[in-house]
Amino acid sequence: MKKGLKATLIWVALMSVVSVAISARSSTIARPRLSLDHKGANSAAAETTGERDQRMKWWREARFGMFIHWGLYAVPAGEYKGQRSTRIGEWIMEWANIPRAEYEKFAPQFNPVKFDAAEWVRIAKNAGMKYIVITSKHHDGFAIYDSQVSRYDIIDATPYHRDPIKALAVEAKKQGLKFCFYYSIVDWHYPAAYVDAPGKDPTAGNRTTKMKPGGKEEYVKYMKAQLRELITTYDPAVLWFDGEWQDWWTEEDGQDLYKYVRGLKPNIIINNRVGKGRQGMQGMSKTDREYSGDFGTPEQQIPANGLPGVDWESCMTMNTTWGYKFYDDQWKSSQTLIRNLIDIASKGGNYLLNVGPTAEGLIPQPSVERLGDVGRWMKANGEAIYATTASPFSTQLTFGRATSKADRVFLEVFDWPADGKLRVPTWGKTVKKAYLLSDRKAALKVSQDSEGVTVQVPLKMPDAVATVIVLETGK
Ligand code: FHN
Repeated sequence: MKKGLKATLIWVALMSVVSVAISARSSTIARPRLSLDHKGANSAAAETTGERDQRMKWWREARFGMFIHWGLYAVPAGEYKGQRSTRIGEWIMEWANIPRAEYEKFAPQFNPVKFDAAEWVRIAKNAGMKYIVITSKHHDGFAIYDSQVSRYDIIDATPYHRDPIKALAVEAKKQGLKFCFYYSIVDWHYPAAYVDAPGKDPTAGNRTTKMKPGGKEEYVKYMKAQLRELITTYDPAVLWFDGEWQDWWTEEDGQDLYKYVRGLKPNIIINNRVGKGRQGMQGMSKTDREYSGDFGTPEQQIPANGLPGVDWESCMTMNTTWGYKFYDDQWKSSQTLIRNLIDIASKGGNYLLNVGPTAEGLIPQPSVERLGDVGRWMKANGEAIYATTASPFSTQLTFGRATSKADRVFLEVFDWPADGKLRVPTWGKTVKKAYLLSDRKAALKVSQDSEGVTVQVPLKMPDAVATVIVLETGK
């Protein structure tokens, strides 16, 4: 190829990379730092059921994870110019109609000097959680990790100048928890994105955004560059996408992004919010066609019934917000959280329970206390949750829930029989032995007929939140 032409082509390629990088951050501090190529897409070959089961195994057995919504929104903590938000804290840029340039002023105020990665992971581990999903970038577009693609990140835009995500990933590995990322597809900070809604500043936050001509293509490159650095730098086990409800985002985009991410890390797990399959807060994927994503994502709700063969994970707040709001004290009780976990496991799902740390880097004390309570129950009863499958009973048990393993069923009793006789409907198996999980040596008297099983239990309920009885059936 003639020398002149080669030089020209290299020049053109370089200019297109620089132009993308600059345009991506024109609204804030501009400095080109990384090329936005997206090789590695579409290399995720078709997967056999066996390979999928292998990839999903740890996740299915884990059952319980910590969701962490942490970002600049923890600075206003729900209040803006003296007005307290009635919405979830991480949507303050939308609720208060805060223009991009104005919202950026929270960055110099974000300095989490009290952040302690070991403590955060210890709190999750002690609660019985097996994985952590943290917001690498939420709708406001701020990268809480060291991004080479954007300077709207914790290293360049805040006085903290350190990478808490690196510390958290290292600590999670050290303490044996899987480390995972949440990543928002909608980005209120991306220059090509704008809001076209009455009374809204075009650069403020909003449920729906539009893209300037050519903006979407550039944004997809920008996203892929961020996802590449997230995956290659921090090795996440799950990518938890969100914000996919934008009109400019399609299922085809989701399929492409799914393959791109699996191409970068073949055994990664990706939720169904990468594409357009999700049916609102109910969270399961529609069935009118094949939709991208490995698991359904009910939000703030628990499906009425189990969904055999479907992987799903219910995400939930401990109060009424994901991101920290200093005045939100509507905390769920520890009993509610423990029974939610049991209910979800009895229907074959995972529970992703959220904490919203402060801008200083502390997990709110009410969350820590409740996670401590959940942890105490899980220490005694985790066997009835981890690596179990859904209840074998065709109808909901009146006295509680059930989870199962190949050779036994765990009854999680919420309502204790006053007469000491727990009546369990038949489910086709013969009970060989029954005992309290907390007192395996003391066999409980069992009688069985075609109607079901009657287990003689102590008159006093050992654990008022939920007492687990094991019914051994043999394989
Ligand atoms: O808008 C987000 C919200 O801020 C939060 O991240 C939740 C968590 O699942 N998801 C979206 C609302 O569906």
